[in-house]
Amino acid sequence: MSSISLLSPTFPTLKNPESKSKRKQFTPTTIRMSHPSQSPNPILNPKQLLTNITRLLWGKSLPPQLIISTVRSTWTTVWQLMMAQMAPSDPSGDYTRPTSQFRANFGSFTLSRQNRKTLHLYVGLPCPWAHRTLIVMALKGLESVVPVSVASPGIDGSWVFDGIDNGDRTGLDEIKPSLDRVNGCKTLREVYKLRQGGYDGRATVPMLWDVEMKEVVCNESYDIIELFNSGFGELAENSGLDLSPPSLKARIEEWNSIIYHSVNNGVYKCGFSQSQEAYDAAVNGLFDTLDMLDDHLCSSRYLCGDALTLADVCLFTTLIRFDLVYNVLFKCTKKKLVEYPNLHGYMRDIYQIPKVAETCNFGATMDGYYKFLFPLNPGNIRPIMPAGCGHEALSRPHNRESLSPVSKTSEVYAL
Ligand SMILES: N[C@@H](CCC(=O)N[C@@H](CS)C(=O)NCC(=O)O)C(=O)O
Repeated sequence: MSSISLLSPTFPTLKNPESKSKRKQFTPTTIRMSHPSQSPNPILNPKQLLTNITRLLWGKSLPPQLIISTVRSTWTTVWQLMMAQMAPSDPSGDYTRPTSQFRANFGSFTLSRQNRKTLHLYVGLPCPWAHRTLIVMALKGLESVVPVSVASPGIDGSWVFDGIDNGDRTGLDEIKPSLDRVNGCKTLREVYKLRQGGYDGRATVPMLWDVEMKEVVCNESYDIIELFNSGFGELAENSGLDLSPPSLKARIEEWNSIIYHSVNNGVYKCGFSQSQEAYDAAVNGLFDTLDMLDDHLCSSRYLCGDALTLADVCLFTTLIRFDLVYNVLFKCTKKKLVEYPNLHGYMRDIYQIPKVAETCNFGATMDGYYKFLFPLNPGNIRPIMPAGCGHEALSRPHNRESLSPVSKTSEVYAL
């Protein structure tokens, strides 16, 4: 079968008694346009080469049953090998997230004036854990105190610096990938290795770096957001905002432990589970929790009442990726987030807090998941953006102001 006849039934093939003038239109350019990945030269074109070799050895194309069974067993073996390394699971097939290597207990910690000025934050835009740090940084007004470098996912799943450096962000632009603005490294792994004693572990984002000491301060998102919330005193432009006030700490922790296991990490458990039982448990836990949250948020503006807290930030970064990525790629398919009226309104409420929208880059997030970070999608096709996910939909009125006695959003969170 020639590659031309694969194009479309409406294309005339050599067997098709179309006029000669029409046949003339099939120049190599026409073929290339329809098959961008295929070179017309069968020697240079790997797909064509493979087809030719199988024809030579077999006399015709391989029978579909043989192709399917070979690909299935090869793919399953490679998948299991990859998952064992990338997404370790317990004996029941349940995904177990590796712990962060650089922890810091910043709960009641205040940085010295000197230390506060030598910090640099490394993030990646698809990552929900890194997104937490960008939101708290924006709400507290720490952009000029802690500069940020934004890594992109590389083809091998590691973080690389291949963006354009536009200097500091201003205005309403969404955040974009940058270069490494402090160490000039090409990859995040190189940055980690600059620390005394080097580094062999996972080079994850978010990562807070001490520029002067050339040391990783912390690579655990919750520690970093606690530090951003309370460690900078008057250096934060919005120093009056407390996203973890002592009176709410216990409730915040309660919500965090529910949300972390069932939602933040729950979506990964669905996507990475390696047995039907593990997937069933994860997906049921996830949707039971989303149902419960939707009920709770019917009468409560935020998780802990009238004030936005760190728990809301943690929930938001998973919700904003839900229909965009997890629903499809991680098989979180029972419902779409847009079907939860309160959860979707709550997500829009937070999205519309000044400066939060600029921390969301939907294109980079979709590319990251569908094309780079996790090879769950070998075709690398990025699906069309689902309804309810883009800037326009998220800017729709949420009508949640009436749930809190004083409308806090614009006065407290705006700088
Ligand atoms: N527990 C960590 C998780 C961070 C994490 O898993 N980051 C992922 C991106 S979403 C990463 O950088 N992975 C790279 C790798 O594992 O090599 C946190 O909350 O900061």
